[in-house]
Amino acid sequence: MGGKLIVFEGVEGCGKTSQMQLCQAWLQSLGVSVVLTREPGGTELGLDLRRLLLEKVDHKPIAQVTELLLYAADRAQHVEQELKPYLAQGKYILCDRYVESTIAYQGYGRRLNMSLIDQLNYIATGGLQSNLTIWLDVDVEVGLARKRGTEAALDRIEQETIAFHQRVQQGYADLAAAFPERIIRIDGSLSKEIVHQTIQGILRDRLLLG
Ligand code: Z5A
Repeated sequence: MGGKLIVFEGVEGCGKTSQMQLCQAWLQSLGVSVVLTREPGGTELGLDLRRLLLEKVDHKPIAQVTELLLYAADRAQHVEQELKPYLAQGKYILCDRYVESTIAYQGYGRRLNMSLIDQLNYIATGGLQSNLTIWLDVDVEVGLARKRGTEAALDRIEQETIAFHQRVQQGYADLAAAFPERIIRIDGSLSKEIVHQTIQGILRDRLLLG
């Protein structure tokens, strides 16, 4: 069986982590070899970049283009060190965020130049696309409220305005409309169990799993 890259996307608190864990357990029960990873921070170098990018308080401002380049650097390392080798080994990779996050956050959220973002995404990935991207669609306010229920301090991006997060959400909606075969919207406001069952159905249909 060939490897597959399955990406989970969405606004803060949409339930990616919860669903990736449920999916991992389900795939393993089918005998599928599965690994979990994330961006930023899927490699040792990436962990350092993640700290720089998301540190919670008293962090010196990061210029928007610098932020974009740091996400691209994290991704380039992740693709070379983790994603390509795992795919070559035939593993199913469940990845928390990938190129769509840069389009949604830096493109729609920060309003950086989209063709520059596309070029950087291409340089960082060498054109490696997900086999499937699951977009967990929840209202921005619902996602942020979930996060506020779990953490004392919000990180740099969580502290952005609601308008910023709404633009990010619009980015995901536009991506799902533009690439309906690869990017699948799921209603992330439903219970964890229902969302998980929906994802199971999609993976069965699209990736021909048992
Ligand atoms: N970023 C970027 O700007 N550009 C890029 O290119 C990339 C990233 C790659 C990484 O954060 C940050 O980097 C992110 C975008 C930016 N912005 N921020 N901040 P992250 O992905 O590591 O963290 P996050 O986006 O904030 O997600 P998270 O904390 O990992 O949350 P989640 O995984 O989506 O949700 P969760 O942990 O599964 O659930 C959150 C809470 O909700 C928890 O209490 C759950 O029990 C609860 N939950 C989950 N599902 C449900 C349902 N269905 N019902 C009710 N409650 C639920």
